[in-house]
Formats: sequence, C-alpha cells, structure tokens
Amino acid sequence: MAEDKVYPVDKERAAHSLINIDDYHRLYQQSIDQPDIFWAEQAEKFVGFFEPWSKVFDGEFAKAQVAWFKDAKLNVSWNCIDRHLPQRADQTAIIWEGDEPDSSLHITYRDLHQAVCRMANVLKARGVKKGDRVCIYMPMIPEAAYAMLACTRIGAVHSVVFGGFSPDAIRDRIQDSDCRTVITANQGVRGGKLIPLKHNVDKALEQCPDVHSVIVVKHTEADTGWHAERDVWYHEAISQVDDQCPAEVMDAEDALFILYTSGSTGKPKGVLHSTAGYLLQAAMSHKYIFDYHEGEVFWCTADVGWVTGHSYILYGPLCNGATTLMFEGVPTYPDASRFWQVIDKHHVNIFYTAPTALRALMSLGDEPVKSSSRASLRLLGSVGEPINPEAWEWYHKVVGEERCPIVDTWWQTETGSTMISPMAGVTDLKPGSATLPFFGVKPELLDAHGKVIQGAGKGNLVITQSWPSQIRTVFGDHQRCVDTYFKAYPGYYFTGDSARRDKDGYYWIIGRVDDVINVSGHRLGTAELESALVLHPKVAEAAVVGYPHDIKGNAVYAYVTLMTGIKDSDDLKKELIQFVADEIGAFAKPEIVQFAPGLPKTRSGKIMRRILRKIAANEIDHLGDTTTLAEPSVVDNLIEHRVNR
Ligand code: 6R9
Repeated sequence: MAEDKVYPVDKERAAHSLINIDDYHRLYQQSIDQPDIFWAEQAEKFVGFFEPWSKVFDGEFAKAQVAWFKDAKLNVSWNCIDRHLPQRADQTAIIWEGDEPDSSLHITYRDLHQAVCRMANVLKARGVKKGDRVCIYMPMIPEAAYAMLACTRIGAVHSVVFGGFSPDAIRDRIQDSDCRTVITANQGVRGGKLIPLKHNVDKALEQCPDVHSVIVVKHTEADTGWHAERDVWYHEAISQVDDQCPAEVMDAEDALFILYTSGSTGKPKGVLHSTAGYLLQAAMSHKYIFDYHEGEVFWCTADVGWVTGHSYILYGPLCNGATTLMFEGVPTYPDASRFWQVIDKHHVNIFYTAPTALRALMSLGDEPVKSSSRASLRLLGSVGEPINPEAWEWYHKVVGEERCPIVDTWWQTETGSTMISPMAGVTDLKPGSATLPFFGVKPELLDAHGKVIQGAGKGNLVITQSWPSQIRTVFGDHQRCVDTYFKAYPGYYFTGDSARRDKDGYYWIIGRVDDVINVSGHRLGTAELESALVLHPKVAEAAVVGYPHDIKGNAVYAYVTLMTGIKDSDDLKKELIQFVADEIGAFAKPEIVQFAPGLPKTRSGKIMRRILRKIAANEIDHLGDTTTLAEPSVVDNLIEHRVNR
C-alpha cells in the first residue's frame, strides 16, 4: 500500500527548519482551540498594520459572514514593498525569466516600488478609485505584478483573467464585476508562439461599453488595433506620472481581489478575497510550508491568472521579503530541460509546480533533467491536483535526487492559501498524501448522511471553522456563496473534494465529487462546457464528463447530440472542439467528442452523468442501476460507438 511508504524527515535538515514536529502539534492545537490568540500573534509577526484591530475574529462561519482583524488598517502593496525598503531596497524582489532563454531581468525592491507607484499613478490619472474593479489580462511579465500591486496600492480590486481565456470569457468576467479599466499587453509570448492579447481584449470590449481605459504594455514589436479615446500605451503613460504614490489606508476587510473560478453550476463565480486575512495566511503559509529562509530564491511555476500565482508568486513571497521567480514560458521550450536550466541559471532553492507538468516531463525520460545540476534545490512543491505516487517518486528521485522533501499542498481558489500540506523539514512524507492540516484549518470527512467520520475513513472533505484567507463572498451574489459552499452540509464549508484519512491522520485527496473537472490542474465546470457546446448551431444537446488521463490527470469527454438532419463527421468533431476553444479558451478543449443520438436520462429528464462517466472511463461492466432510465437502449448505442483512446 502506498500509505505504508514513509519518507521520514531528514534529521540534519530538521535541525535547520523554522519549527519541528512538536512545535507543529502544539501550535496547531492552539490555532484550533484559541484561534484569536494564535492568529493575533501570527499577524504581528507577518504583517505591518497602520492601525491595530479591535477584534481578531467576528462573524458567523455558517452564513459566510466573517471578518478577521476587525477595524485594523493596512495596505498590501506597502506590506509587499515599502516595508522592506529600509533593509532590502537593493535585494532582488522578482527575477523574471522570459520565454527565450537569453532574456531575464532582476527587479529589486527599489525598482518594484518605483514601477508600482508609477502604475498606480497611471490608474489614478485614468480616474480609477478605491473600490473600483480593474481587469488584468496579461502575459507572465513583470508588468503583471506591477499592475496587481498598483491596484492594491490605491485600493482598487483586481480581477486577473488568465491569458489563455477567449474574448467571450473576458467579456463575461468584465461585465460580471463591472470593470471599467483593463490592463493588458499587445501580445504574449509562450513557447515561441504569439498570443494576441490586445486583439482579444478589443473583441471582448465590443460588448463592454463601460470600459473607458485600456492600458497596453508593449511587449513585442507587433502593431495592434487602437482606440485613441480609450487605449493608452503603458510606457507613454508612466513617463507622464510621478514615481511616488502613497499607499491607500485600507480596512482589513476591504476587498482585495476577485478571481473567477468554475463551479458545478452556472457561470464562473467571482471569488472575492479581502485584505488582512488573505495577506497574512498567504505569507505565513509560504514561510512555514516551504520553510523559506532569508535570501532564498523561490519559484512557483503557476500563471498569475490562477490563485496559485496570486498567493505564491506574488503576495506570500513578497510580503515575506523573498526573491520570487516569474517565468513567461513553458516547460518544454526550447526543450524539455527548460525548468531545470532555469533552476541552475537563477540558483533556485525552492521549486513549486503541478503534477501535470511533472507527468508530461516524466514521459520524456530522465535525460533532460540529468543534463542540469540542480545543486541549488533544497525543496520541492506540488499543487493543483492529486499527485500520483509514480510522479511523486520521480520528482523525489530524479529531480530532487532524494535530498529534497516534497510538499504536496492542497487548497483552492476559495481558500486563498494552502490548507492541507506537509511542512518541509517537519512532516514525515507519504507519496501522494497532502498529509496534515495547516495551522487554523480544521478539516473533517463526512459520510453520505453528512455524519462526521471518526478516525480512518473516506468521505466528503469539509472545513469546520473560519480561517483568515477564506472566501468572503461571490462578487455581487452572496447567496450564491452560501448556497455553493455552506448549504450541502450546514455549519461546514464544503470543498467539493472527497478525501481519505489514514490511521496516522494523513489526508489523501481523491478528487472532485461535484461537476467540476480538473484538467491539468485547471478547473472546468461541466455546465460551462455544455453551454459552450450548445451555442453551436448544429448542436441540440451536450453532456460533458471527465475521465482519467495519463498526463492531464483528467480530460474532457463530450457527448453531443446533433440537430435533426445534421450529419456527423470527423470535421464536425474538430469544428466543435475549436468552438469550445473560441468560447472559453484552448485549455478547455474536449479531448474526445462522441456523437450521441440520445443521452441517458431519468424519466424526469435529468442526464445520468454517472453512466456517462463510466462509459468514458471504459468501465462498462460496472454501469450500475440503469432501470430508472427513460430509454435504456440509448446506453447500448453509446457503448457501441464509444471512442477508443
Ligand atoms: C490551488 C488550486 C482547486 C481544486 C481542489 C482540488 C484540486 C488542488 C491539490 C488538489 C489534490 C492537491 N487540488 N491542489 N487535489 N492534491 N495538492 O489548485 O486552486 O484552481 O481553485 O483548484 O484543485 O480538487 O478542489 P483551484
């Protein structure tokens, strides 16, 4: 059994860790039993406040009404930059590694201060005020970090939209949170390919008449469409403003950012995080989980368009005065040794990536890894989806040469920061297990009747008490926040994941139990994919499920019923796949489309996804009860025409 395999903490390393396992247990217990005392101490350690709080925690968890560090005043960009200037103005804050291996930059905390102040002044000059929402649709370039920090500096709420999203997806997100300002670049570059970001924004804005300003970074030499009354070049705008901009005094509970994420129903939700609690927990988890030591280079390979990029490229590391690496490219360009070359080039000490990248690289053999030294590496991390024990072992043996612990960090956009994870040099590891809860996090497993499972067992993963970086609301729809996360099991936050707990209390995340598919660590809602497919004029109905995929973890299998009289063909399959890419983004493309004359439905008309999942996974011997189907024969047809992979 995988769970019997234990990699104990290296004794020598443990001696240099920030804390040891006894400290962990003691502090953990305090964090659960006396959260006010625990979090007050941590807040004083990790965050600078302009004014103190009147109360550490206030509110009602079950109603998703929580406030942390009530009445305290602070500013996130001040914490991430200004606070460090007396000691580390000349220290590198951000190492930027471009798509091409010969392009990189070192940005010091002093440089960062200037760049963020200028960007903040540009926003102000365009009329952006505290509380206004700003959409950021950027490649992985330093200006993306400047833009995010500039928003926090003036109290504007950023909504970063991943650069892989389509114009329609951008439009929906801009409209939902009523952004009037967009920050983008003319083009992005990834793996040698150009991405027409400004062009996508222009298309999106055809249906967003309220957007008055688009700030455009000139990242490549390419021309772009231009709307003189609306668009400004970033390089021109910053030359006209001052490089000093006071940090706005923000309340602990003021909105910090919105980040859209897919759920089981309807349109993506704008997850809203607030200021103090989010910053504290991002910084604190970065320090403890990665055992971050002064002067180390930390590299999180996520995109800033996802929550991992927010918390562990930007806010956690910078709040701790760390050196954080930002990479524009992809793991396989110019070749499959790129990650490891970058580690050598910049002497990376801590490397944090996703299982899907590891599996893809693992399939290319050990040679590209072994062509690098990786001598600087001290610690490895994993995030985004369950890491299978094979990938874990490869990461440990080949990449880390058995000397680097791996922290498998489980968390979500909604949780803001890591919830279940080993701490490097503290926790004994088991390949494939996210191990133990972080400070202040009290998970439980619930059975099918909603009863708490004691000891070892398997069930739906819930969290039982508030933590500082928890989601505050779904932008513009608090009821949706309550319904999505706090309704299934009253009194608990429901994660949407199921998990197993072993005899040692270690957690093993199994995966989503709702209609969310985790493809290469990206969350896709089946509802979103189905709505995209049925927009196509030839599609009558669509049902989408996930199935296990060697590299992506899960992939999308779409069953499509065509309009009467439309003939199916391979070309039409390709057209539908491209259609989804245009509607949502290329990362959402179905791997498989199967034309289905009918879909399995109950007599009340509900699609039985359970059956579709089994067919997609080729588990046709275990279809379960099909007697409630309105037309059992449709299943035979689906099995007969199943697409073999
Ligand atoms: C941080 C992030 C959240 C979903 C989550 C779960 C899956 C994330 C994981 C993991 C197993 C891990 N997930 N980390 N599953 N082990 N270490 O990825 O946020 O994009 O919101 O996705 O990802 O299913 O519910 P987000």
